[in-house]
Amino acid sequence: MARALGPERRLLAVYTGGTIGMRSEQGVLVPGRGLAAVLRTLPMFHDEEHARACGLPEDTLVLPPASPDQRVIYTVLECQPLFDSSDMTITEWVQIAQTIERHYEQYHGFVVIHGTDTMAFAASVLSFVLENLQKTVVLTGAQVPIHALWNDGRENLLGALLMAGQYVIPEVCLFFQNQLFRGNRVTKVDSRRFAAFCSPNLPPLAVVGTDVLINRELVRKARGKDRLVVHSSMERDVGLLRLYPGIPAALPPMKGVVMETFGSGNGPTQPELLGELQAAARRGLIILNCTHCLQGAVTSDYAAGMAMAGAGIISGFDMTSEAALAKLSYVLGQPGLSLDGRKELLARDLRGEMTLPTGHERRPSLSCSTLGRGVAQLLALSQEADAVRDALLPGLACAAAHAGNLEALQALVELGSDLSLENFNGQTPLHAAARRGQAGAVTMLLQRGVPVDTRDEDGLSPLLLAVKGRHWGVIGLLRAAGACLSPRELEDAGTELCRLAARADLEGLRSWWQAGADLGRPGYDGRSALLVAEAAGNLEVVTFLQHVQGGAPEVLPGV
Ligand code: ASN
Repeated sequence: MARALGPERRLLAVYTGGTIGMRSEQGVLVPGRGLAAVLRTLPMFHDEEHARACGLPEDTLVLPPASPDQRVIYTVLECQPLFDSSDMTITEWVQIAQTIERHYEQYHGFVVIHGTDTMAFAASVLSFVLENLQKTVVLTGAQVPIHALWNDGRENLLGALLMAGQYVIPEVCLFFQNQLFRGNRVTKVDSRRFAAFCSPNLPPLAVVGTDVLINRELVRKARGKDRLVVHSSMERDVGLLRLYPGIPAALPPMKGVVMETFGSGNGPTQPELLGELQAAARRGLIILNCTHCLQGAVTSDYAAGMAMAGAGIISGFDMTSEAALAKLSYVLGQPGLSLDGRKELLARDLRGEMTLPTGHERRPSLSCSTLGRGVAQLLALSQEADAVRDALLPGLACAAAHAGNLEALQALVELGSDLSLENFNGQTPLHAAARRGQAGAVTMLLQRGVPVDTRDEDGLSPLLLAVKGRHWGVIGLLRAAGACLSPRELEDAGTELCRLAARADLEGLRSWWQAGADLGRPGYDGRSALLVAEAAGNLEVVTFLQHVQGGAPEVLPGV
């Protein structure tokens, strides 16, 4: 966390709706357009003289100077349509994340103006969807519209703009009533009072009074220079079930459920219910245990709580239900993970959403493979020795990618590994995965935005390694991500193609063709693969080469 420097801090304020901009129509509040126009008329939100002097466009406002040498300039992006947040879903929240991603380089920070009813869900979802945040994202809204004389909107919005403009807090936060909270720790507790939110199990990240008090040790640190990753593949088939005395033994047919249990994670020990829970867990339903108490955590103090754990339910410790639902949706939406891998991820603190009990702060157990255990042990050993850890991470990441071990790769990411770093011979995890044809690992790495065309010490790209290994699926993935064989890699391709043609190695030829190579390239003696195949009488190869040289499509049908 740092005080932001520089004479100009540019923010994007995404206005999604909510009471803050609402108008009364036939006696009820409905979302109102034109928030920027309202703000333009309020001197606390806009310094017209300065804006004119700078030639700012219509949708861009500038705050009066909060400090003599810095201005916060913000552009209001009004969504279409605007929502009462009761109507918002994961779809809209992923769209907000994508908007942030699109404008990520242009702005120093982001404010999301949102209705309060589902703001805690929104903040939780955004915290999981946006990975590797290096910039501040602050959600805010109001209990009373901003144009009403007595309202909380002005103070909240101004506070959110100042926090996002003046500080670098690389998290999704929520600002309300002079407090900046971690977004995935809040819950709405009052529908009328201005103090609508509380963060029951984590103190605020900052409190605004005469001074701005920042709780520095709580603010999460940005991880290296990793690129922002937006996880849009959130699972929608998740739900929330609140236990009540006498609940029948039936569970909703979903992929994941957050169960709000009694007290410190307890539930009825009635055999039918426990049996149903066990059967559901065996079917692959993931259940996350959160207490329905406002404060406190799921513990193993009671037999009634242990029965829940015994039935295969995962402890959500002190997570809010909002955060638990978002986390479940995120974890279930991650492609290619095993059930154990998902459970591992759920048990880990991923975005500061839960406090693990002391002694439980764990490196991942990764117990499912020898490599996984090795990763966990080495990382635990080197916890105090950052230099050792940094030296080990690229090699471990390559080993995990080579083995197609997505859980280990995910664990390395959570532990701060940059998956685009090279190992001792210049190979990246993408090289390792491509070489072994690990399509799952390649997909994951590409989704994380690793560069696709890096060359190792010998000048080889992941694409060439996949060609040599004849991994058509991986070749397709790499090509779709923009990979190309370099002129250097193609230099000796002609001779290699002739060799393959002489041996009637159709699979090898197809690999080169799928990677975009021109199969008509001559070999060292000037002959093409087609001539070699004809001379050798390899008819199948001749037919194939004649077909593809008639105009080589990018993707081979059926591959
Ligand atoms: N119903 C409103 C909303 O969530 C409540 C508010 O913003 N205070 O959009």
